[in-house]
Amino acid sequence: MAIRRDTICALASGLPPSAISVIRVSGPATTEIIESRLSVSSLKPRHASLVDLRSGSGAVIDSGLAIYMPGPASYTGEDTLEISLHGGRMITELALKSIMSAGARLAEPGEFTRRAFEAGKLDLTRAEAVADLIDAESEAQLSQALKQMDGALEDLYSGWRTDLTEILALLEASIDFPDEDDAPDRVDAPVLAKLNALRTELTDALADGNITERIREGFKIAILGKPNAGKSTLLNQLAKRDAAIVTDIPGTTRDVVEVRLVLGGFLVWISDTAGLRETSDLVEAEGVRRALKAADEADLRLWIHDAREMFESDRVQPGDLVVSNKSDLVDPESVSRETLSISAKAGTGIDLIEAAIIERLGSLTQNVGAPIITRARHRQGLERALSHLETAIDHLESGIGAEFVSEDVRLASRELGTLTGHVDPESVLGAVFSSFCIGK
Ligand SMILES: Nc1nc2c(ncn2[C@@H]2O[C@H](COP(=O)(O)OP(=O)(O)O)[C@@H](O)[C@H]2O)c(=O)[nH]1
Ligand SMILES: [Mg+2]
Repeated sequence: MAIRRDTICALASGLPPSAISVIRVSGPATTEIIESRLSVSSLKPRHASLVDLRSGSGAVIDSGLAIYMPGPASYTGEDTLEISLHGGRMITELALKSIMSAGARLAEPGEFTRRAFEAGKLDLTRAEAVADLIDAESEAQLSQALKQMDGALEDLYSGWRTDLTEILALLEASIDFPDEDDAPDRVDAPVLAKLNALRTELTDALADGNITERIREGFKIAILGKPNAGKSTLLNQLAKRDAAIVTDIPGTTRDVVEVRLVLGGFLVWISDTAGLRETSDLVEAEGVRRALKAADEADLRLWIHDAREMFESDRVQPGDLVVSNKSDLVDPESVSRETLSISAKAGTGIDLIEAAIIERLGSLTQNVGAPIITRARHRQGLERALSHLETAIDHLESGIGAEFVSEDVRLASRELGTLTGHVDPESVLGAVFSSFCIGK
């Protein structure tokens, strides 16, 4: 891998003004920067020292705590410096300017972690976990990111790759030492058994119902029902703000309005939709089309109806919640105990809905153990690997020759290697690291 000769710096803490600004420096010029910009000529490795940071002309910008971590025992594997200053806008700006004029440039998003990856400190799935740890808004996201950081995905993907390498070894042996009569039989059966076992594992992994991806990206919940049932009022209650327009004119909501919430430790996207009815209004008809699309894509649907009317819909799926609204307008005795009865307008029963949603998400995720697939990138890579495996099995069964089977196995292994970044990293690095924040 190319050796980098430049030195990067960035603000690693939140935007100033804040209590403290942490500035990070990594690269070969780190020791020069310490000598030329700090009030000490050198720093004891991995010790906090109180120092002044100076500008190029020698003026003191601020004093703060500096920690020097020489490579390779640092996050990036390079010489690094972290300095904590007072978190003022001017201090932070002048500090970065001073460090840049001493030989560093501003880091790109995720560049520190990218260097860590390039130094072999972490594989790509762990690097992604770093971004997920920072972005986590719910407990479920955080716990998943921690498992991924701990190597859950890397171990799994690398384990599958090791299996493929063993299969390749068997195949290569049969190519290198062909024994006219019995070699194919001798090798085919164990290879086929291993390929089939791996196919089952990958197929099972891909049939996870996208749950771990949903934990990371948020579960989709759609509020559906006839016009005027109170869908927008319910969304506003759940969001605790006026996210959607509420009027007594049927057909007010036309586009899908989404709000992001954390419920019971899960990140969820709740969408309010246009009321479902036949309409000749072109805009409303498009709204209804979008509502049905949201219904199809959702992990959970909330069907809202006016308690004074009967509810019926042939679109309800198992596990959906049926909510009877406007309970303030009906005799409490007449409400069935089976349905969730609320008054969105008065705000009664909202806690019941939240509890029902949380229970449903809990049951969707109850069998989730270690994460297997947390991003579309993983799913696509595993799908491609599986398709090469299937071709390998076909080729083996049709007796086409070990060379062809080997090539399919090699392609499958390559896909798994791309997921961890052990193969062909350049093609995926840009996409993975560009979503990071600067300073990480
Ligand atoms: N009495 C009563 N009126 C409600 C309730 N929820 C909503 N409404 C009213 O019903 C009308 C339609 O509400 P809205 O949320 O826009 O319904 P949507 O078309 O399903 O989005 C508005 O006038 C609301 O104030 C409720 O629980 N009780
Ligand atoms: Mg509405």
